[in-house]
Parts: sequence; C-alpha cells; structure tokens
Amino acid sequence: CMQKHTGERNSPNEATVAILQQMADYYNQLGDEWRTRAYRKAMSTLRNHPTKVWTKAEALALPQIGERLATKIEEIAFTNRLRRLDNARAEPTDLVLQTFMQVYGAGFTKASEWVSQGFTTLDEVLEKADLTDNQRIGIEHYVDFNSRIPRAEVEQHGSVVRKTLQKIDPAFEVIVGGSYRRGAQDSGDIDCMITRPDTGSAHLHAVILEQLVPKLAKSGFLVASLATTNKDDGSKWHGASRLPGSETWRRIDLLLVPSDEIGAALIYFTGNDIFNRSLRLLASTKGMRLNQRGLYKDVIRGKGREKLSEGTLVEGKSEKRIFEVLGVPWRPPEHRIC
Ligand code: DCP
Ligand code: MG
Ligand code: MN
Repeated sequence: CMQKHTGERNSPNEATVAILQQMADYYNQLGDEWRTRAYRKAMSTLRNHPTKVWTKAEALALPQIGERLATKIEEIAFTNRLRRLDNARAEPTDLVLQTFMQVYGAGFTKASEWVSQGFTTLDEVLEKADLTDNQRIGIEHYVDFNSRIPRAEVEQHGSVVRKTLQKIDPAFEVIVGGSYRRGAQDSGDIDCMITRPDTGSAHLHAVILEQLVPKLAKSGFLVASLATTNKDDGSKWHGASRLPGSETWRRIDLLLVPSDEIGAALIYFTGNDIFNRSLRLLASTKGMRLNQRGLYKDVIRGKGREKLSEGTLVEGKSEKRIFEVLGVPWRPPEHRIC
C-alpha cells in the first residue's frame, strides 16, 4: 500500500482484479475482515504487476498472494469467472444474511440470529423480532442509511453543524473527514471532526453534548441519537441528520478532537482504513506507535509484537510532522486510498 500504484487503470490484470473485487465485497458484507483484507492485498499486488498473471505458480511467486488465492487467480485468468462467486450469489440464505447485515448496528451475529429465527424479509424482522430502538431505526431507514450521500449534500450537513456550533462559540472548528476529505464524489456517512484551539476533551464534551446536540435536535436537523462513546481512544457521537425540506436520513458522526491530538485524528479519520493500517504497521516496525491521538516513540514490544511499554509522545498536533517523523513522504488525502 505504501508503494505507488503504477498503471492502475490499464493493468493487464484489471479483469482478474475486477472479479476479486466482487469477492472482496462479498466477504466484506459477511463481516469477514480477514478474507476481505487478503483479497485487497492480492488485488494491490496484481495491479502493480506489469504483465498478466495466468497460472497458479506465477501468482504464488508474487508477494501477498497465498495458495488459495493463487488457485482462484488461475481460474479467473482462464475462464473469466469464479465459481465460488457464482455460488455465493446463488445461495438464498446468504442474500438474506447480507440484507440483514446491512442494517445499521446489526452485525454478523444479530443478522444470523434473525436468519435462524426464520425471518426472510426486513418487514418480518420489524414485525416479529425483539428489537432495540436503534435496530428499529436501522430497519426503518434501511434504504437511506445504505444510500451513498452526494458530495454536495455531505458539505451541506457539515456546514449546518459548523454554523450552529460557531454561533455557540466562534472559536470552534468543524472539519469533514472520512471519504469526503479524500475527495470522494459520494460518502457512506458524514464524519465531522470537531475541535477548538487550546481545548481539551472535557470542554469539547460539555459544549457538544450539552449544547450543540440538543440545539440541532430541536431545529430538526439531528433526528436520531444512535451511540455515544467516551473512551481513551476518543469521544464520538453517532446519529442521523436530515437537511431542512428533505425526508432522507443520513448517518452522521461527531468526533470530538482535543487540540493536542488534531494531527493524529486528521490522519485517522481521513483513512482509508487500509492506509491507516499500513501506517500503523510502518510505525511499529520503527519502534513507534501511531493511533488516533498521536505518534509515540520508544515503544517496547514483546515477541508477538505486543506492547510492553506505551512509549513517549512524539507528535499529535501536526499531520505533516507525523508523516515526517515516520519517514513517509507527504500524501494529500486524495492519495490515501489503498
Ligand atoms: N477507520 C479506520 N478503521 C476502521 C474504521 C474507520 O481506520 N475500522 C477510519 C478510517 C476511515 C474513517 O475512520 O476513513 C471514517 O470511517 P468511515 O467508516 O466513515 O469510512 P469512510 O469515511 O472512509 O468511508 P464511507 O464513505 O463509507 O463513510
Ligand atoms: Mg465516512
Ligand atoms: Mn463514519
């Protein structure tokens, strides 16, 4: 991932990659992170390879491609299809499971439970299953929450949050992160990073949760509160928002970022997730540690790479400086797609 993608558009392996992508999407929907990652790595290797890979042996000789994937690559190269993918599409329970898993807040376990209770449609689940308030919201707004949000609309949601917050206190800043900051034409949700110069988490918390959220709820912009977390790794408010005059509910995250941590948070919440993972891995190979709060040095790790000491903070405030210390050339957000 940290390598430049060369010839991504006209790669001789583009047809193979396209089918692997569908398989990766399938595993991703099933919540199978391990396989999803394995497919994405193999796809990246193939895209960077200058010639078409035909055989299992050729594929196996490349980095990040194991036995099973090599077999599939050969099958795709010769037949232009993958039987495993055809099977996956034909399995009706899988389709139901996939549908259920796309309910916001319902993971693999909950979706499997609904399948095993014999439900085959979302209406049935809504009518017969024992649901939490959030699950009910997730089903009632299933179509909305699974639709992409056009870039211009993401911007409008961000500016409602920014304007309302700056009326409370003009020193606050709202930066829309996630796929929007990477320049995506549409996004799955709206990731609002909220920060204020020289301000720590206690004050952010008080203003956002006690003033901003109630104010936005009263105005009809925030329509549901789905989760609030306040842990070591940051405070977040997850919910749904709606523009004036629109019926469509969008997923919105308010991410509270203390000023000391804004650089690390910008990296984390800009992603994408694979890029983040490769940066963290790189940090760990250099005896450092990167998380959404900062970059730490002198981290001592055991044999299984587990942390034996937390290390000391090197940088949290500046996104650019974190890249520098890691020895990674600056990458603008649009180029952080792995
Ligand atoms: N993130 C991460 N690892 C995760 C989840 C999230 O590193 N498991 C980081 C990278 C993401 C950012 O948080 O870019 C925001 O998470 P989203 O789920 O909102 O993902 P995106 O904004 O990238 O995509 P989408 O358009 O689907 O919202
Ligand atoms: Mg997002
Ligand atoms: Mn998000």
